Amino acid sequence: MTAAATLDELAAMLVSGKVEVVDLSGLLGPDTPLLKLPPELAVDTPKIEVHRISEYDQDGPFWAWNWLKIGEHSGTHFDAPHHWITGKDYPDGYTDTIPVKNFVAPVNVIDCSDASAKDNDFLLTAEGVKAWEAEHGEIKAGEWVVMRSDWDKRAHSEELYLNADATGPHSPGPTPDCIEYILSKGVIGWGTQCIGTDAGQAGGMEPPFPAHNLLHKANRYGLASLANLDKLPPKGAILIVAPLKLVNGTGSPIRALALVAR
Ligand code: 23J
Ligand code: MN
Repeated sequence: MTAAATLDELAAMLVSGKVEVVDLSGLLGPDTPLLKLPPELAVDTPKIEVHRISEYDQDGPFWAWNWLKIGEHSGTHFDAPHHWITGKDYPDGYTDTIPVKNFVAPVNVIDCSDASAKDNDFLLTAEGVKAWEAEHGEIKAGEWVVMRSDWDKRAHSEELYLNADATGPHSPGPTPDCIEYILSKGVIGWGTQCIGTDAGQAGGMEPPFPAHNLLHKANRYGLASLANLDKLPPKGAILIVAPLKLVNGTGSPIRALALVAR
C-alpha cells in the first residue's frame, strides 16, 4: 500500500470513528498538581495563574481573552533534553529545535496499575519490561514506552497525586536499568502518569532521577502526567505529543493525543 493510500484510509477512518482520537491530557488550571522539591534543593515552579484581559466589557467590548502564568513543566507535559544537565548541549534538544517527526510515533503501554495500587513506590525494572515484551511483542526503535499506573485518577487532588509523607513523595516509576534497557531498544522516550517521569523516591537512586538523567543524556524525551492510558491497547496506538515551539524551551504543556483502532 502506498503512503498516500494509507493516509486516505486513515482520513476515512478518522471521520467514521474506526480510528478514535483519545485525549491523554489532564486539566490545566490553577488546581493542576505541581511538583514540590525539597526546599533545600530547589525553587518550585509557580502555581498556574489565569488572568482575564477582557470578556466583552470595557477592556474589550467584543472579545474574551486571558493571559497565563505557567511553568514549562506543569500538568501533562513534555520534557526536552535541555531540561537536564546531562542533555544540556544538544542543539536539537529544545522545544523549538526538536525534529517534529518525534512528536508523532507508536506507543507501547505497560500496565503497572495493579502493582502501583498495591505499592505506591512500585518500580518497573528492565526485567519487567522484558516480561511485558514476551507477552505483547518487542519494543522497537522510534517508539514511545509509557507506564500505566492509573495515577491520573488522583489528579483532582494534589495531595493524592503527590502522595507525600515525612519520607517524601511516593509514586511509581522506572529503575535505572529499565531506562537503560528501553534506550538500548532505540526508543524515542518514556512517559508516566505521575508528576514527573521519575518515581517519587528517585532522588535517592543512582544516578538520582534516572529517567531524567539517562533519557536526556541520550537526547531522548519524557512525558509526565499522562491521562487515560487505561483507554489504550498495549500496542498499536499512535501518540501525538507536540510541545509549544517555545524559544530555548526545556519543556512544555501538551495536549497529548492517541490514535486508537476501534
Ligand atoms: C525539576 C527538578 C526535578 C524534577 C523535575 C523538574 C520534573 O520531574 C519535571 O517536571 O521534569 S524530577
Ligand atoms: Mn518535566
